Amino acid sequence: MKILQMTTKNCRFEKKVLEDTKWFSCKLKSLVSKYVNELQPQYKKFIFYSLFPGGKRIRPLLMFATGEMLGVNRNKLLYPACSIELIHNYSLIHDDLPSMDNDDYRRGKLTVHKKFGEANAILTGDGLLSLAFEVISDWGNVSSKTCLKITNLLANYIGFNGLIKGQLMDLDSKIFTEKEISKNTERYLNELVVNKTAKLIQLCIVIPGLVKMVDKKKLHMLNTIGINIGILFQITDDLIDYVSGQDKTNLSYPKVYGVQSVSELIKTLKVETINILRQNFDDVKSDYLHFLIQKIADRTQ
Ligand code: GRG
Repeated sequence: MKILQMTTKNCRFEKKVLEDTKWFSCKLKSLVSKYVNELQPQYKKFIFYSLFPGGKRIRPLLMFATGEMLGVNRNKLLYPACSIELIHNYSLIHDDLPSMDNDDYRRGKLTVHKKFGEANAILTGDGLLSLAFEVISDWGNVSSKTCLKITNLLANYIGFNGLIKGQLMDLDSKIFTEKEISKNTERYLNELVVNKTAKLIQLCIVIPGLVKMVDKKKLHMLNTIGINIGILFQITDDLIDYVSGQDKTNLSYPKVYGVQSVSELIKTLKVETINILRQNFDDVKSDYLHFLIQKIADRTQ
């Protein structure tokens, strides 16, 4: 009986993921179209190529699921969700460049620089980053104080205190060799991942809390849940790449800890995160976020 209930619930949430993803992509498209209305069609092509059909949209989904848990409607979260998705896509365009990861394909199609040239890719990434801040500063249905606080946090988490720091550490990680893994390597990897991947995901969990003005304790819990999900996301991503023979990085969780330990680490972090969620938030309202955490931890592709 319990298994049947769980399967029904999971089916309902799988449908919700598809529906939320479609809703978000549609809203993102009309919002971006409005902002770039005056741009020549040949340049608009770069933007729409990089953003659509898009990837998993996991960051907006996490933000909406947290909103649902706290009683903040997804419509109210649309502007920050779009802003974060624009930033995520800018970072991928730049990460694929020859001077960074030098990748030819992303999401099953040519990377932006392979399709349109390097200069156009750099400028498209830069443009998405600026657009992200234009969008978030136009966020109408929260107070200016909340909007400013979140904008400030966002700038902090994607700059030298977050994404850029993580990427610089990633580029520098050539100094580590597989033979010389030490505590120092583990610390370095953790700092790299927290900054490169986890902080932006953490923000998706924290933003609905700031909008709802939850108390200090709840905000602390949201921060912990968010950073854990971010780390979990990167560990599973590393494991998938490693197992499929596509791990091109100098440092990754399987390289540092080994596949067996990484699988255990995923289980432990998943259980710990779900426990924090269950102990601090309403069981029924947090079901969707619970489902997404499980989906992130259990994914194999
Ligand atoms: C170049 C400023 C700059 C930053 C690069 C995001 C990033 C930092 C690098 C991308 C490569 C990478 C492995 C990042 C870790 C985060 C990650 C797993 C990104 C991929 O995110 P998904 O899986 O992508 O959410 P989709 O395609 O689903 O949107």
